[in-house]
Amino acid sequence: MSLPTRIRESTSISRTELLLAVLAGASGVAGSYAVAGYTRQFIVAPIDALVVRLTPGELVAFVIDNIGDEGHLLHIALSFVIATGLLSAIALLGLRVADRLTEPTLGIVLAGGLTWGLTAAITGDAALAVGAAAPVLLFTALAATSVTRSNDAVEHSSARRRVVASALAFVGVAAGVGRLTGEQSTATTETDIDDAVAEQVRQAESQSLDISGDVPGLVSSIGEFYNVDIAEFDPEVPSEDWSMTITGEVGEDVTVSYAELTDRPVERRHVTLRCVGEDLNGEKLDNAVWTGTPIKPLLDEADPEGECECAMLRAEDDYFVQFPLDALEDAFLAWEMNGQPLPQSHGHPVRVLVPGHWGETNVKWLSEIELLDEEMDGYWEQRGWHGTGPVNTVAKLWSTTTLDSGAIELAGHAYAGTRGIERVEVSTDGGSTWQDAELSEPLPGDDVWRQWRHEFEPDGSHEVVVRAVDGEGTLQPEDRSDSFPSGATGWVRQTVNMMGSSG
Ligand SMILES: Nc1nc2c(c(=O)[nH]1)N[C@H]1C(S)=C(S)[C@@H](COP(=O)(O)O)O[C@H]1N2
Ligand SMILES: [Mo]
Repeated sequence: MSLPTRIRESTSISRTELLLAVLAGASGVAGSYAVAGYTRQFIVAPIDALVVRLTPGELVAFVIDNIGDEGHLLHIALSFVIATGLLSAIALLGLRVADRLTEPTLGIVLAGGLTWGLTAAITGDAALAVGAAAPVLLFTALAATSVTRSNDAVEHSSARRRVVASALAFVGVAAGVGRLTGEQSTATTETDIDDAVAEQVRQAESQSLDISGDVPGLVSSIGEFYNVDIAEFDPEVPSEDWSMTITGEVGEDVTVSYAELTDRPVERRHVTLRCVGEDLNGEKLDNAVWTGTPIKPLLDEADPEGECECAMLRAEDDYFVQFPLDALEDAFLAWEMNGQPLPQSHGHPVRVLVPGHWGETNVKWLSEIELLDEEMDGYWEQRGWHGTGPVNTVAKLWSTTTLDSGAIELAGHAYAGTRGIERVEVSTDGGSTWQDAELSEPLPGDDVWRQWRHEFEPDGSHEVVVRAVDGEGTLQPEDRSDSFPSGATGWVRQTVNMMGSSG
C-alpha cells in the first residue's frame, strides 16, 4: 500500500519547467482575452490601469514628447509582460507542488485556482476569470503529468488521463460560461439616428468644400474621430447604472441618473475637439454633432459656493481635471455622438463638452463634479501640462494634391475654439506674400472648425505657409513651440513642388 501522496525529493527548477510555466502563463492571458476581449475584464486591463497610475509624470511627458502615440504601446506591452509574468509564476508554483507530490492534482488545482482567484480579484469578474484559469490549469496539467517522473508508469498514465479529462471538462464549462457572459456584454442596442441630427449632418456635408485631396469633411465619422485616453481600457458603464453627482462646496448635492438627464431639455450641437498634446499639424482635431443638455441649470440647482470658483471633474477611469466654473457656463453633457449613443471610447454613457477649451477638459465617463475652495491640479496638470484653457488658433495643412490641370491644391481645417475662424491665409513663397484661402461656410455653433482650400500654379519648388486669423481678428502667432506644455504654436510650413510635398 502506498500513501496517496508521497513527498518527492526536491529538485531544482529545470529549463523545461520554466518554459512550460511561461507558456501556461501566456495561455492564461490569451484565454482571458478570448472570453473578455479588449475590455476591463481582460486581465491586462487592471494591470494597465495600475501602470498608468504609477508611471511618474516626467516619464509620461518624456514619452509623449519623444515617442508620441507609440508610448501607449510601451505601456500596454509592459502590462502584458506583467500579466504573463504573474500567471507564469502561479503555473510554476503549481508545477513545483505537482513535482514534489506523486499525485499532481493538488499542484494543478492550485495553479488553476490561484489564477482564477487573482484574475477575479483584479478584474472583478469571477465568471470571465475562468477564461484565464482554464488554460493555465490545462497547461499545468499537461506539463505536470509529462514532466513529473514517476517510478510507476501505470499509475502515472492513469493519473495523467484523469487530470487531462478533468481539465478538458473544465475548459468546456469555462468556454460555455465565457461565451454566455461574452454575448451578454457585447449585445448593444442600435438606435436610429434622430432626424434633427441627420439633418445637421446633411447640412454640414453640403457645406464641406469640394476637395480633391484626402481631407475629412466637416463632420468626422465616429470611426475616424480621434481618441485620447489615459488608460488602454475604457470603462464600461451601462446607462442604467450611471449617475453623476455635483458635490463639494455646494448648497446642496445634486445627483442625476441617466434617465433624469436625458429627460432634460435636449440640444444638438456641433462641437470641435482638439488635444493639447497633438503636433502642430497633427490630426487630433475633429468635429461631431453631439446630443445633450446644458450643464448650467444643474449647477445652479447645486448652488456653488466654493472660494476658487473652480471645479474638479472626475470620471470612471479615475481621470480628473480641474478648471474654472466659468468654463462650465456654456458646457454641455452629451450622451449621443452623430446621432448614435456615445461610443464607449468617447465616454459612454455621458461626457462633458466644454466650448473652446482643450480636449482634456471634455471629461468622458463623467461621474462627479466637485466644487472646490482651492485650486488643485488635474491628471495632466500633475504631469506638467497646461491644457485646461482655451485652445490655440491653428490652420492645418492636411493635403497637397496635384490636380489634372497641373495646379496644386492645398487644403485642411482651421480652428480657434469659441473665437471662431475669420480667415485662412496661404503663402507659396515662404511668407513674403499672402492670399486668402477659400473657406467653408461656418457651421452653426460657437465652437466649430472650418475647412479651407487654396489652388495655385506651381513653378518649381515652393515653401508653403498657412496661418489663420481668428474671429477676433487676431493672427495665429508665428513663433513655434512644442505641444508640451501648453499646446503647439506656430505656422504650418511645407515644401511643395510638382512632384509632391515634403517636410
Ligand atoms: N475620463 C476621461 N476623459 C477624458 C480623457 C481621459 O483619458 N479620460 N482624455 C481627455 C483628452 S486628453 C482628450 S484630448 C479628450 C479626447 O476625447 P475623444 O477621445 O473623445 O476624442 O478627452 C478628454 N477626456
Ligand atoms: Mo488631450
